[in-house]
Parts: sequence; structure tokens; C-alpha cells
Amino acid sequence: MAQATGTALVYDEQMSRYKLLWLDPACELEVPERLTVSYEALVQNGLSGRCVSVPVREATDAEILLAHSEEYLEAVKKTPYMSLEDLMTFTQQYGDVYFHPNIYHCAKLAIGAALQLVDNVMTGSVRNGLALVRPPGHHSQHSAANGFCVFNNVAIAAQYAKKYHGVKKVLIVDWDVHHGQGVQYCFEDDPSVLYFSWHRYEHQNFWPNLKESDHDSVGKGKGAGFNVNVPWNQVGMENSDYLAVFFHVLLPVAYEFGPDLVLVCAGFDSAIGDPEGHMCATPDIFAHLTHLLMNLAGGKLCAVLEGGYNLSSLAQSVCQTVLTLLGDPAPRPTELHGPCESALESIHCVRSSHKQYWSCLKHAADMLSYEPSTKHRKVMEGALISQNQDEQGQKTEEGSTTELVFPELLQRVAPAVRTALVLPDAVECTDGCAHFSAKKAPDPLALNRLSMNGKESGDEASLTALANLIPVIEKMEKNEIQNCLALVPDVSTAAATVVQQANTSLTKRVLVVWVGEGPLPTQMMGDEKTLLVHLGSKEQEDLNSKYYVPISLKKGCRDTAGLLQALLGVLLPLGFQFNPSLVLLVRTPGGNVATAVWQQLTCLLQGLAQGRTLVLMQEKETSSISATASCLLGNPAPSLGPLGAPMPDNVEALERLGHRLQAHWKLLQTTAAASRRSAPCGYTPSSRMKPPSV
Ligand code: X5A
Ligand code: ZN
Repeated sequence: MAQATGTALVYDEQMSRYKLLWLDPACELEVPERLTVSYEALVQNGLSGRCVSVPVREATDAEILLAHSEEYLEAVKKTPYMSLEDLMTFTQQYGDVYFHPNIYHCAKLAIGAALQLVDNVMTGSVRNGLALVRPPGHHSQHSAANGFCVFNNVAIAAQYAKKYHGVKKVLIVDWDVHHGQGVQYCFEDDPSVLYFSWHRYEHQNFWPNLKESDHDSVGKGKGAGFNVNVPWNQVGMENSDYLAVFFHVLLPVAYEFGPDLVLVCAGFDSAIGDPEGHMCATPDIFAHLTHLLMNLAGGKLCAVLEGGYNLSSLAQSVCQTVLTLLGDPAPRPTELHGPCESALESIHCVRSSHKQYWSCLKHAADMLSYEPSTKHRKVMEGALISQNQDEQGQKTEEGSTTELVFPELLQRVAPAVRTALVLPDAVECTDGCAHFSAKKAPDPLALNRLSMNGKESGDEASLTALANLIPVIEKMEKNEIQNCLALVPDVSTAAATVVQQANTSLTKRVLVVWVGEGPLPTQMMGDEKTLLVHLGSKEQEDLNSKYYVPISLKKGCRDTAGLLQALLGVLLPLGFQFNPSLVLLVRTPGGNVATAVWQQLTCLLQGLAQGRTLVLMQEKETSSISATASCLLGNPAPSLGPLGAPMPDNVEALERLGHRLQAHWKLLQTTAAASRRSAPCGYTPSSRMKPPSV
């Protein structure tokens, strides 16, 4: 089947036509405007126009019964005919939810929206998409409404995908700030659905206050290991904390699982300013969370709205998610100072709880010198943003008004040219790329620049190839070209030239990812503007430098699971924290990396540097052009399928490397150590409210 393209947006204004009809402080946040404001923001930013608009439909009884009991369905069916008093009484048997004469209709549309999205993604009429729905779903259970949820939209969507589309394995990522206990209950003993959730927990002091939301609820029977809970035991979690959980928990497990479909319980109450979550992650983090999931399951990703109660934060987060689904480059992540102590404790605990189920975690925490406990500990009272102010900056009890200032939606301008190819003349260009011949007479200015850099020697062909690279890099810097694949006679020289050229500007930082052996240009080692990560098979000399990271894997790049572990657990954390303005991906001849893994690498690295990736390969490697160009053009990497166990030697080497580097690169940390940090997750509201610098 041809590569699916396009992003579906499933929305119907009808789902805003129900609301709370009585006083209930627990439910007053769940307002119709959540939906209309999210959709309006997509319209205003020109995003709805770029999506494929897919109509909603009502779910059938049979579909509702995929996750609910007949008795419950029959009871909900009566609600449209109930008096206000009867509705209130009916509502009272459930926790933190309300009914309305029109909610049953909307709840059927919400499921139908999720199913329409699954249909469109599974048949390949779109690549991915978002369903904007009300009511949300992830708290609702077999025979119970709960937490604003009537039917479990995503749980039903997962069952539906299995039943009607022959999907074997579904990954559900629940990034809502609440625990989707309804989803957990639905799939607890089912190994075909991997459920991941992070959630505000505070040692069971936060709603829904369940023991089974903790990290040690791993699933039951055959489903043991397929339920992954990351409890947040403090509020104020930041971008670093979220990314650390993705790098060290979710992504390794998800890649090992190898899903055929990814469903996202896309709640945005986990973003800054939310009155429920009290977290500090910024809306642009959802660009990255989305991007990091887009190369699983061959890109088949369906996001379904759950929570999100600060209207401006919600709208921005929705836009960031959709921009990424559409393929626009993610903004550079801001100020990643590494996970806080409390997050590290949670990460450590969940990795320990799951080490017996997942090869990628087998050696987790082996190097730990002490056992932190997250249980039975007094709740740390962090600074709460919204203790005496609500999210709209209204008057507080003290009578003072605090304005919560939101940065404008980060502008994400995609360059006019996505992918430039610099190829030898005989080589044919890939569709959709702009071709820059490597043979054409080079720009004299560029030649001049090269000779100033001492490159006047060398044969004419390689000089020409190099000179043709320079205008491309300049165009990348000017945001006219997003990324580039260049085939050059000698990757070493070309790489050195690019680094030199890129470093001429003070603000430029280059992440060099060197795949395979071959002479490393010595001038790019050990400087804070160039981070060099070397993925190779030969035992490499560790210079004990922060900026030269040799990752030597036995069997080289043929240990797919080991390589993925290096990519997810070392390279990406390093890259995100280094925050380059350019990624230079170099493949030396005979690097011997499997195409599918190479594609994952190429795709995932595009989350950095606003997608400014320059790939250098040796002239003769023409067979890899189309696979590489496809990734640079924004197509998802093909699924690797379930991964086996990485070679033990490689796991151990990666653990050792992580431990050596984590004093400096804090995103590599996977475990708490009281001695390492003084203030656990300390923050002041003001420092968290600064707009991210662009
Ligand atoms: C979908 C969702 C939250 C319910 C909170 C009740 N529900 N206190 O975010
Ligand atoms: Zn929520």
C-alpha cells in the first residue's frame, strides 16, 4: 500500500451542546468552551484548513458494548428523558461526573469520532489525526461514569481496531494529568493492549486516590507488564520530567512492544496553567511528545481529546499537537535542566516494577546504591501555582488579582523547501525533493570560504561537492530549507567543513551523530559548540569528554534492540539537552546499519534543531537515498516490529556510559540520588511562567 499522508481532524460543534446544570465545584471546569476554543484556535492558526475534515457519527450499541455493560448502557439511554431532579439523583451514584439531557447523544458522537479516526487511519486514507471530543472517556468504566466521562472512547477505539481492522497490538499513551483508571481496568489482563499513563498522584492524595494508580500496578495474568503507571508525587513537573519519562520508560517499552496502532488519550490538563494538574510543562512539549510517538506503528497515530481545563493553555497545546501531526518541525525545546528528584524516584520505581517484563529494562537500577521509597512518605508540599488563584487570573480569596500570562502560540514556520538533495549528477532525484547538483560549478563565494578554511588542497571533485553544500547550509540557517541529504566523495572532510561553517556564528551549536567507523575529524571533539556522538562497533577510546560520546556496540549496528536503546536512552536525551541548532548525521561507508533502524534514527533526530538535519553519506551509497529522503520529507519510519532483547554486553556498556555522563547531562538520569541535587523539584511560580525563548 502506498504511504498514507494527511492528518484527519474529527470534530463536531454538537459536542459542545451540554453543560453542568447545577452547582458542583468538582465539575464546573468541564465547560462546552473547552471544545469550541480548541477548534477556533485550529481555525485561527490555519490548521483546520490543512487537515482532512472527517465527520463524526453516533456509535452503535454494539460498539458501546465493546467496553461497557448492557445494564449501564440501558441506564444511560434513559438520561435524555429525565427531569433535572432525576438527572441529579442518577449522577450521584458516580464520582465527579454530571449528566445532562443531551450528554448521551454527545457521548455517542465522542465514541463515533474516535472510531471514524481509527477507520480513516487504518484504511490509509489519512496518516494520523486528532478527534476533538466531549465528553472525555478515560475514567469511565464497565458499569460506571466517572470524572466527566460517560463512555470510554479510547478503550472502545482499541477494541474496535482489534475487532474490525485486525490490529494485533495497540499502544495507548495517556498523557492526561489524571490516571485513566477506566482504560487500565479494561485492559489489565490483556497483553495485546499496552496502556501507559502518567498522572498526578501525590502518594494517593490526588483524585481518584487509587492504590492501583501506583507504579506497581503492572497488569494481571497474561497482561502482566502491559500496564505502565508513572505516578507524579509532586506538582510542578516540567518539560524535562515529561521527556525523561518518555526516554527512559515509555519509548523503550513501546519500541520493544512494537504496536500496530498508537492511540493517545490526549488530555492537556498536564500543561502549565491547568487548574487540575498544577504542572509546569509548556504547550510546546506536546509537539515533542507527539513527534516521539510518530515513528511507532508506521506512523499510525490517533489522538483523542480527554481533559484540559485552562482554555488558553488547552488551545495552544492542541495546536502544537496538530502542527506536529501535520509534519511541521517542532520548536526547539527550552531550558531542559533535567528531571527533578521526585520525577527520578518515579522513573526509578516504574523501571524497577517493570524490569522483569521488558528486556530494555532488565538491567534498570542495577547500579543503584540505595533504594528510594516513594511510598508511605509525607506529601511534600511544593509551591502550588493555583493555591490562591484560579487559572483565569480572577480574584483570589485575599482579593489580589494575579494574571497568568501566556506566551503567544510559538510560531512554527515551516521552510518553503522541506528537503534538499545534493547528489552526484548521475543519480536520480527523489520525488518531492529540491535537487542541488554536486557537479555544477560551485558558487565562487563558497569556494572562497572553503579556501579560507584551509580546504584549497584536495581534488577538484570533492572541493566542488563541498562548495555546493555551503549555500544549502546557509539556506537552512535562513529557514529556506529545512533539511538536506548530501552524497559526498569523502564524508569526513565534508563533516569537518560543515561543522566549521556552522560554527562561524556564535549561537550555533551542532550535534554530530557519527554512524560507523572511519576517521573522525579531530577538530570537532571536545568543544561546547559541537557535541559528537559516535555510534560504532569498534572499541573506542573514551576521552572522558562531555562533548565526545563514543557508543561502541558489539555486533555494531546489527544489534537492533541495543541500537534502539542507545538511540532512545542516550542519544535523544543528550540531543534534547544539548539543544543544537543543527543536526549533522554522518554515515560512513560500511556502517552496516539496517535501513529500518537508520530511518528511525533519521526521523527521531528531526525533533531537534527545528528539524534542521543535514545527512552526509558516501557517494556510492545510492541505494539508501530514497529511504533516507523519505524520512527527511516527513514520512514515518517503517515499524521495526517487536524488538528482541539487546545483547547484554551492549546494555551494560550503555548503562556505564549513562552513569559517566549523567553528572553533566541530567536528562540521562534514571534514578534518584539525594546527594546529587539540593532542592528536590524546587521552583518558584514566577520562574516557570516566563515565556519560552524562541
Ligand atoms: C478527563 C478528565 C478529570 C476529572 C477530575 C475530577 N477528568 N476531579 O480530565
Ligand atoms: Zn484529566
